[in-house]
Amino acid sequence: MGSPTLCTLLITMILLIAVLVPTPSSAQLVWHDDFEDGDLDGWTVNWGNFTVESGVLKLKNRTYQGLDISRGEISHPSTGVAGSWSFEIAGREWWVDVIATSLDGIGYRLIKDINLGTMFFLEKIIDGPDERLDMYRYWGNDSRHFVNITRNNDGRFEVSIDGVVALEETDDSFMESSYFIYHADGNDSALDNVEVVTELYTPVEFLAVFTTVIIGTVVVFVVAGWIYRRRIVVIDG
Ligand SMILES: [Ca+2]
Repeated sequence: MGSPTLCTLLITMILLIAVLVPTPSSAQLVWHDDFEDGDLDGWTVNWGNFTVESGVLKLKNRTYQGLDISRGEISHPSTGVAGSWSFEIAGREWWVDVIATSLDGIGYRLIKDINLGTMFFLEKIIDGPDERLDMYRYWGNDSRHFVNITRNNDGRFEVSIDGVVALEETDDSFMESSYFIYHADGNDSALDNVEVVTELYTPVEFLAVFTTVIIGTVVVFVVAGWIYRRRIVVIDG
């Protein structure tokens, strides 16, 4: 085999690899808060009393005639709809609206409920009865959890609780977001290390990838055709 043909084959292989290997989508930090600065900058208390203690967002305890009536809700602007939402959370019961189009929580909600044992629910909050997308029974005793939620461009959710994939569902009803809302219930409620990352193809990036694939494919066919013709010439010669 002559060296020009070898060169052509190598170029073809490199082009094929370039075409076949998917271009990674871009990950971008939308916002995060580890509360180590000791303040609630960026957050809006919807109701209740929140404070930052030792680098952790906490719900202020309230009791009435010996009963724990600690409740509160706090929100942060949040625009991501595909990517990941992670946070550490503690408390008897809570919900977090990770994608909310309004302060009423219209969007997607992760709920911890202890009415019938400890359950986690992924729900779609709409103007009407809420729609349960998936549920998970938690058998452990910890009241503190590490939550990681991912959602892809098609709306596929994957919710990990303490590293275990607990809830999965696909829903693309909401593809825009304005808020992240934390609703706390109970005197041990706390939130820390909130991080929201978007990971998706923007239209421009998608167009660039699409164009690269098309050009790559055309080049491969042209090169393959050239090799084929050259072989015929060699055989004929
Ligand atoms: Ca912290």
